[in-house]
Amino acid sequence: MIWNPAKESMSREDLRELQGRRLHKIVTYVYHNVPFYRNKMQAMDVSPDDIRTIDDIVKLPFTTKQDLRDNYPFGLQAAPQSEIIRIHASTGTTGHPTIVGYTRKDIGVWSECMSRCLSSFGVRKDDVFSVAYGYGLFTGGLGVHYGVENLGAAVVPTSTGNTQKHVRLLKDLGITGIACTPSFALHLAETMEQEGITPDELKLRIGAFGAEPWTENMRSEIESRLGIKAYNIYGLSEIMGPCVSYECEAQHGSHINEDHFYPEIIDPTTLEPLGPGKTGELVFTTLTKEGMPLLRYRTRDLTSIMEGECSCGRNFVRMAPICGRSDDMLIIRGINVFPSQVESVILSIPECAPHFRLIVDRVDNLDRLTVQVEVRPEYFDQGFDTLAPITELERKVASKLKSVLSISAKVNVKAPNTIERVEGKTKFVIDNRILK
Ligand code: DLL
Repeated sequence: MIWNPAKESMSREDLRELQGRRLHKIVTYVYHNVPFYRNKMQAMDVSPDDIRTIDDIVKLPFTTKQDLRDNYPFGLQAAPQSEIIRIHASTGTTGHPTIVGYTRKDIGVWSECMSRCLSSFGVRKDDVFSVAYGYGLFTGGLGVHYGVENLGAAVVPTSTGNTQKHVRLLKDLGITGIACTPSFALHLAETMEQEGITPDELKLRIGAFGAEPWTENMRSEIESRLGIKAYNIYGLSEIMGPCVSYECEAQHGSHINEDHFYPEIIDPTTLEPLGPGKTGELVFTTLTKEGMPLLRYRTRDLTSIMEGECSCGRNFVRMAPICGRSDDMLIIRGINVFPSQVESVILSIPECAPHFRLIVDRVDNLDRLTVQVEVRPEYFDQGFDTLAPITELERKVASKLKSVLSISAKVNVKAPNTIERVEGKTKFVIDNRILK
């Protein structure tokens, strides 16, 4: 069902007109409230009056994750602190996380856009819906939660962890819908099989999966093992959280909530716009956000925009599945991890040499991160060739990594000169996960 036909099915012409008006308004708003944007626009000799139609967007500056970092924590916030009612955070490349503040209106827009996604997946008021994304600073848990409540279905805030308890809740509460990462869905299926529970004993029929890349093969496996229909949901904290785009029953690309988030595809090297069907970096401008509006935010996600009619009746353009990143970010158990964060932890520990390697595996459908790091020769010579100090150092590195990355990593401390050096740049990451 289309949640908001007046918007989701509005004509392309009316939509472009609405986008143009909203763009002018948001540019005027940030120009007067965010010195970062005013300075950038003045340097480019662009004023809000130069932005009249949506096509004028190319005159505006880009925003990067580095800009958010440089303006940590609240430098890009446009609304006064008294108007902010929620703050989320996402992983930064090193050191600082990215902070995103939302006004009451922003939370309303988020819930509306989330309800559009859920309604598109077939969620109705009489559904019982489990939210198995993490609750907390991550936008997955609370973002989907508010959308389910706004739609009027019953939300079960299961959050992450304790898979066996989750399986029991699925059965006992007659849960009909679930939102989680696609890899967790497979892990859930495995746990069900181990517990001897078959899909026909459950009422589960809909899954809303995202926060990490997944494939058509994973979709068919999840659908057959859980006995459900599996839909893609995409989003990112800087722009809002889950709800930026969503699949419909046609499952041919994800419709972008274009009345709120304007998409562009650019060549990540030349920054030139690319036309429909061309793969490049996805860029978003928030058209209505009050807390932290962003102009032309470079997501680093690689995809293409699909134009043309969709059989579902929505007129919002669709984006193809994310096929990669234009930076080195990894997504491990749904959490964004940058090798540079690991590096900063390692450099902060005197016993560790700056030679390390990240190894990512998928075991029982759950991601596992191993960090190998060399001990410095001077410490090694002082008795690091015995087990106790190594175990102690591994514990120390693991605990620091956990506090910085928000996920657990297995740490292997190695003797000096044992991690392979590669000519020029060290190969930091070995990703053994095969997304079939
Ligand atoms: O992952 C928001 C979210 C939560 C989306 C729950 C969907 C469901 P961040 O932690 O800021 O926000 O991470 C955003 O995750 O730039 C993509 O690289 C990746 N990502 C999110 N959804 C998908 C998806 C949330 N459906 C980053 N497919 C994004 C592929 C995804 N990658």
